[in-house]
Amino acid sequence: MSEQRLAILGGEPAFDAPLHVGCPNVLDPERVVERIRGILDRRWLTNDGPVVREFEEEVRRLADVRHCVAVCNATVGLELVIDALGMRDEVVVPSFTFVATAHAVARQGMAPIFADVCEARHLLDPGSVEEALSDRTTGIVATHLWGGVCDVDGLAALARRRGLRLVFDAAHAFGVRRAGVPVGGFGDAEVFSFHATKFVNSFEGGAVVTNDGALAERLRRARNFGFAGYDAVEAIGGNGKMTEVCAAMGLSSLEGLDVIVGANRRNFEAYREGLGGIPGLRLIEPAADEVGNYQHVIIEVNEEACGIGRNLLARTLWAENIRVRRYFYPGCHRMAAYVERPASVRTSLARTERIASRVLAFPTGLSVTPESARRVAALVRLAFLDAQAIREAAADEDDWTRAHARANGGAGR
Ligand code: T4K
Repeated sequence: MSEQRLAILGGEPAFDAPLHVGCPNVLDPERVVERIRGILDRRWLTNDGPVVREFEEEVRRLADVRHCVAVCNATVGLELVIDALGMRDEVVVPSFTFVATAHAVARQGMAPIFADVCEARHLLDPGSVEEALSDRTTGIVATHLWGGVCDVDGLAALARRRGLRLVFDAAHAFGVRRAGVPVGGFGDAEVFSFHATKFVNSFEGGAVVTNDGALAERLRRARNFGFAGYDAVEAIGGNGKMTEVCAAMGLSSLEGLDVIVGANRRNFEAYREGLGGIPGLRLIEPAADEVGNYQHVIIEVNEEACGIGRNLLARTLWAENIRVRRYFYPGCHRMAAYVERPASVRTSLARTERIASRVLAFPTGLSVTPESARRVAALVRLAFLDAQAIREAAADEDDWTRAHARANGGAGR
């Protein structure tokens, strides 16, 4: 056993205040307030206002696409585009993704059919998609998980061959490039999230980007009750609009994009250095031809090699006030909302299940310094050295969720 005492073994927590995954990046509050004052002075608060338009133009430019339609959040963006593209009946999605990808399909009255991901970077496997297809399949929604770019060519070829629509859930991938091409123009459309927890945030918000002008027009109407002008309702629509205040936050956040990516990158490198060479532990890295946004620090823990598994490592770190997350456990197909729909699974999801039992997301962003990232990495190393003592200390209670809930003041999340 090592000299420093981990909190789970009775020592003091390493951090006084919690270190969160997804703590919002707020770079220049004064600039946000200044923009909000302008909005209040203009008395134009929502409904396609000038700040939203400026935000759309900036996102469009950065994603290098022809059209950007800002929406109130990415989930609604996915719902709108799935409907606007005429997807029906069955849509193939990865099981290993944030559940919003599947919900966006299900809430449009379609069946999400789950496909497996590849081991290397947890991205949708076109071979598995092919196995999940039926003659009722009308589309694919693939996630650029952790900001890694999907096999866009493989999926596009499959979609073309089978006459399917193809949308990318790019909630994690704003600002990412593959072979010099920014995420944004792949498939029929891509959907970004600017939720508070994303590296660029608009409090709540999202955007659908596309090179298809007719689709963009349908989306603009669909996000505003189907209005094509005063009194002219030409389609059934909902309310998916982004507010001016959200766009103000989004624009201010975009102004700090390089600073935020730089901070994320330094943290990532500190984690990489600190976690390097630990047998059984793998850090997910951008591919050689990708420029990442580094907003996710994701590790896989192989229990056999590490001595303790992912859940016990998570408990150990929570005791240190490091609020790592088990994103996206247990895989959508195992969630209560979908487990009752066995027809949604028609191909092996073995890789999803293995990965979902091993993955842990670490804190990064402006609230984390490389020094704290190094400290977190050192605690991970220590946890593996103290594996036996931790296993013994935790033997009386192996339910991570309960320990998690206690540390979270009973919130149980
Ligand atoms: N597709 C993918 C692949 C996604 O990851 C997401 C969203 C979507 C689609 C849908 O995008 P949106 O419709 O949201 O635009 C959070 C976010 O709510 C969600 O947006 C995000 N993915 C997902 C990965 O994370 P939870 O349930 O984990 O949130 P919560 O409340 O536990 O917060 C996450 C962490 O952030 C906590 O450690 C606390 C911290 N936090 C959070 C907020 C909101 C703060 O420190 N301050 C804050 O203001 O879902």
